[in-house]
Amino acid sequence: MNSNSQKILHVGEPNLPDFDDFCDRLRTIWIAKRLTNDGPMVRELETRIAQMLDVKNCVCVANGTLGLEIVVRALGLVGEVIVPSWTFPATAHAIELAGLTPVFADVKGHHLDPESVETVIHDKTCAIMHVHTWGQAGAIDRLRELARRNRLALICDAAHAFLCTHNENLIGPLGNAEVFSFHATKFFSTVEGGAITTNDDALAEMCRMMRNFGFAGYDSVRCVGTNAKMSEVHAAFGLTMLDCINDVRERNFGTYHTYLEFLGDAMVRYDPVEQSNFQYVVVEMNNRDAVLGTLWNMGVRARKYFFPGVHRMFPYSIKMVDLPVTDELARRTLCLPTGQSVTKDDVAKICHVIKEVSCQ
Ligand code: T4K
Repeated sequence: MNSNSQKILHVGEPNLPDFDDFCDRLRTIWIAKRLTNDGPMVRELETRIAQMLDVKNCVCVANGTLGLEIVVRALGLVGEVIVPSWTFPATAHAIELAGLTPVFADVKGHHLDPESVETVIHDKTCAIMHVHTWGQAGAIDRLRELARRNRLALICDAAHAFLCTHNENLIGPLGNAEVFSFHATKFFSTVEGGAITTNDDALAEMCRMMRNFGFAGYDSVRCVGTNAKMSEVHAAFGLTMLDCINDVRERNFGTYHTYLEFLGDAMVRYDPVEQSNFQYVVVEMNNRDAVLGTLWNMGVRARKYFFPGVHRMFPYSIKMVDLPVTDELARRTLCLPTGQSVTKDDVAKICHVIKEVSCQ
């Protein structure tokens, strides 16, 4: 990693499946000439995911953001949705795009704090949108209870949480719906894509219609829908990824443990009782910006996810909200590279630099 032959390391470098296996599936698509619109590859992917996550319904979509927006619309929600600011802007944008108002609550650790949520519940509140940040479900049990008690919908942004568990069960049926992102930068990818999972059959049916212009069949439109369909090519990529997903997880697990050996307490730890995909290696440190600058100079594209917090981004920053824990996380948090091209040597060099800069 010197300046002459610099190896660039990314937080979001895609995990890739076997190329020949992918081409075999592409050939099948080519011969069948079925390219999109609820084709056999999408259906196979949905069936496999539903079985893996032990959830009744899986509806694949074009990306996670559209998945969130569709769920908000399909639930028929009106009013305000409580959401963390410590997330990717897509979480709040999906609410805004569906014509509702995101209301930010603070976090505890890296997840929605139920006590902060309670302070912003009032008569216009219709839902809580929780984020399983870094693949961890946080205080989801208390949020479920809070939602039940206040008759609110609970939607889970599970963009990071594919094949992660909560109470040793795979995340998928925790809220009214869970929405996964299968973007190229995620642990499991369909290049662009996502999925809505739910045990609510009626909700799944509505989401299915909404991803396809509201069609209930030829010539029959039952609701206002959009185009959020996953193509057969994307599903083929996903099916091929599923075949090697355990190898990707093992690799991530190894990388996470190498980082842990060097960085210990600075890291956000995965609960050893729960299963994780270990896609995100997250550290908190006071001199984050100095470390970031040094890492970028050596080709390590560490990222300040989710700086500066969505409440400080347009258009949400117009309303001043006080989220001290989120602000502190935004000042201290850094995501480090993981994935197939990050070697033990790379991790050692990255950690050496972090320690060196931290001591200055
Ligand atoms: N909710 C949450 C909590 C999320 O984190 C996200 C997305 C969503 C919802 C929305 O889901 P989708 O609608 O995307 O399905 C990246 C991803 O684009 C985004 O999907 C992800 N979260 C977020 C955490 O990270 P950017 O804007 O930082 O991506 P970008 O283009 O800077 O890529 C990250 C790094 O990965 C770069 O350093 C280069 C590398 N990379 C990226 C791509 C796309 C590659 O090496 N190859 C590639 O093909 O948001």
